[in-house]
Amino acid sequence: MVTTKLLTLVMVVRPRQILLGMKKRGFGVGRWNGFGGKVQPGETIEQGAKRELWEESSLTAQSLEKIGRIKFEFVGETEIMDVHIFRTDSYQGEPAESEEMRPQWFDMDKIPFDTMWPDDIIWFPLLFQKKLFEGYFKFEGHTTILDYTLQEVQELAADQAS
Ligand code: 6U4
Repeated sequence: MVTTKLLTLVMVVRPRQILLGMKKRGFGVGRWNGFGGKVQPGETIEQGAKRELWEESSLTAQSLEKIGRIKFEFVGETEIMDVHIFRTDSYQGEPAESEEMRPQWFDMDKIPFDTMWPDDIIWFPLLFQKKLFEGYFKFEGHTTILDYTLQEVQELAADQAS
């Protein structure tokens, strides 16, 4: 049976720079990525995103803009990762290292795509152009994309698991 796991991913931006964290453990270890994780029972997706941002980077965000949603399938696994992606440029605090992430600002033209999930280089242009998007990526292992779809959309569905 195929099950779906709800996850969040928050991209923190400031003029010409983006904040990424080096994942120190768990899924995606050794890669730079946005901040996020599993949505917990009883919280909305946006609440989960803010909580993970705080836990992993020490930043608080008043508001997050919903910018994308990507589903990831890994060949041989029955769980689909349903990742809800947010962007914010209004946050409080200074990024600080946590047990899970080591944050660092990167210039927009020096994003370390070689040390990131391979799908990122495909959808980051939409993030930078402030386009809304929906996608699906089928992975073999954690480095090979077998198939994908990615489209710009006019709006994203409301905060729900469907
Ligand atoms: P814990 O709670 O520590 O067991 P962990 O296994 O470390 O969780 P978690 O919760 O940090 O995983 O969630 C994985 C994070 O990686 C989420 O923010 C979603 C993100 N992610 C997963 N696949 C991705 C992909 N292909 N591209 C990408 N981000 C991805 O950019």
